[in-house]
Amino acid sequence: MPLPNETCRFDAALVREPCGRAAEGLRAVDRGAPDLAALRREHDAYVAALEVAGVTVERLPPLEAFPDSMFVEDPALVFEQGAILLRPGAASRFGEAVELVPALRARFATVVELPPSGHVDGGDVLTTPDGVLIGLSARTDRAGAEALVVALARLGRRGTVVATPPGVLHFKSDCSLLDDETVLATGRLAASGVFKGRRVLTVPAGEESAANALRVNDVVLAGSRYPRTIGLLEREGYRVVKLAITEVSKLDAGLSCMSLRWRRG
Ligand code: CIR
Repeated sequence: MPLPNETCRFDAALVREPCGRAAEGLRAVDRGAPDLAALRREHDAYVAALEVAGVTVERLPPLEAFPDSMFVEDPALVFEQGAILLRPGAASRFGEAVELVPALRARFATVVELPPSGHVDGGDVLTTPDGVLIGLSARTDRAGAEALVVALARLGRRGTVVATPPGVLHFKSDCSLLDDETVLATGRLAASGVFKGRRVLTVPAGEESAANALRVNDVVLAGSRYPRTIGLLEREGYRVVKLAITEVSKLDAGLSCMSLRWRRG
């Protein structure tokens, strides 16, 4: 019997096409530049998986000035009640937010902007049924996180500032919501106690990057390179859609960051 899932019900999403300079995106560890054609194929397969899951996906045009702009989740947050324009913490990505304004204004009656201090990346923000967790990280500082708490309140949502494990790029690099009761997390993040009171599935050691999965309606999108995590999810009764993320991973990215998803209501 599947557990309830209202939080990850979506019927609309925005993605941004990878630009011609996508292979120049930020990389904390250089595992080689991604192959652009293969990166585009991974992105296309991701969009197709969202559509099969029941989401209408709109593709924004590529932004050549911003190599990382295909990771559209970092410069904004979207909800049924409105959107929040974020302040990405990497200098090369800061300008991605303003590029999103027309697309957000065309789709949301309310677009909240943050005050001009501090930084916060969408990759540090996990929406759960009873609140929004904001992880402090190298990209999200306290001023940005606290400003986001105020902005969330304007949309009727409660934000809580938490910690991201040291050395982890984004809070959601280490976790994802699987349903209204369950998170998938790395052992190091689960050990921090941040998910106390919640059902936690821990990804097997060595597959930490698999924690950034993406629940969309009745399926969980997961990286095909993580067989033990896929096995765990399937044993727990989740319907898993396996996606190639070899090139995306070279850019320190995963599945959640390639779309902004919401329910039009
Ligand atoms: C960056 O370092 O900003 C990009 N290369 C990857 C961002 C991935 N975003 C995410 O995990 N939320």
